[in-house]
Amino acid sequence: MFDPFLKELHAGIESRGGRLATVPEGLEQKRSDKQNSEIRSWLWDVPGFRRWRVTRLDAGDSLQVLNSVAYPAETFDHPLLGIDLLWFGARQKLVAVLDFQPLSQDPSYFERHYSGLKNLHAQFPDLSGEETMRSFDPNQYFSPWLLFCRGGADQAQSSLPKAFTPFLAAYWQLHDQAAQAKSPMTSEDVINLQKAYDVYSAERDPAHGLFTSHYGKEWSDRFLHEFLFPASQSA
Ligand code: BLA
Repeated sequence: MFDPFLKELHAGIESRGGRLATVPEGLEQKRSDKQNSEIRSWLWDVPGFRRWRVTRLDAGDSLQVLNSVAYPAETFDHPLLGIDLLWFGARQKLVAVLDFQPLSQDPSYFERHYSGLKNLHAQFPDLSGEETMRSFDPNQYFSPWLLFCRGGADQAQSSLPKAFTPFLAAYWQLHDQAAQAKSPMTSEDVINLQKAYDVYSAERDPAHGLFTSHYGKEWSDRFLHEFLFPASQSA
């Protein structure tokens, strides 16, 4: 379902000089025979970024997932790229979340970094519903202009493909702009806020139960703390 997006994301990363890095052993790929599903992950070293991870889960008609987070280098205070796309084929249900995940909720931070996402939010009302968050706090590490949709085949097949390319383009543009300007946050602040994102996300991530049911508790705990949110390990 999301393979064209995965391809596009990886092509964009490669065109920016991204190189594959090593995923901790045993976490690169895992199959569940019981659930007939496979999860596969990639880690990228990308100039201007501290860490960029990508995960694809293929459980056929029951579930398809594309998930990715990009952590900018500590010299940049701009938002993380956050992508979480889920397609429950049997129920024809889409959960799509695309955001520039802010390190601060300060109006001046939004002023600096969100003109691109604001435009997309206005351009794709179909993906910009006022969905309620059940596990996350919308005022922590999410922006007011996130694209967040609980929808169906229409959104999955028409709106999302139209929005995905400009969404990535807007993020690269944001990154390029940030590279021209001096970051008002110190590197230490940026690192601490990115680490707090990991700790917070590891606590709230609604995917843990899903991973456990597919791949067992031991593997899922490792995947969560060593790959998805590595700074949550020391917490
Ligand atoms: C929701 N994300 C979910 C849900 C699942 C996942 C199972 C609940 C579905 C539902 O609400 O109906 C799945 N999350 C995953 C998977 C991974 C993961 C498979 O981390 C890892 C491979 N989630 C993110 C990122 C964002 C994000 C980067 O991982 C930001 C764009 C957002 N996911 C997000 C939000 C929800 C969600 C906002 C709704 C949660 C809520 O209601 O509070």
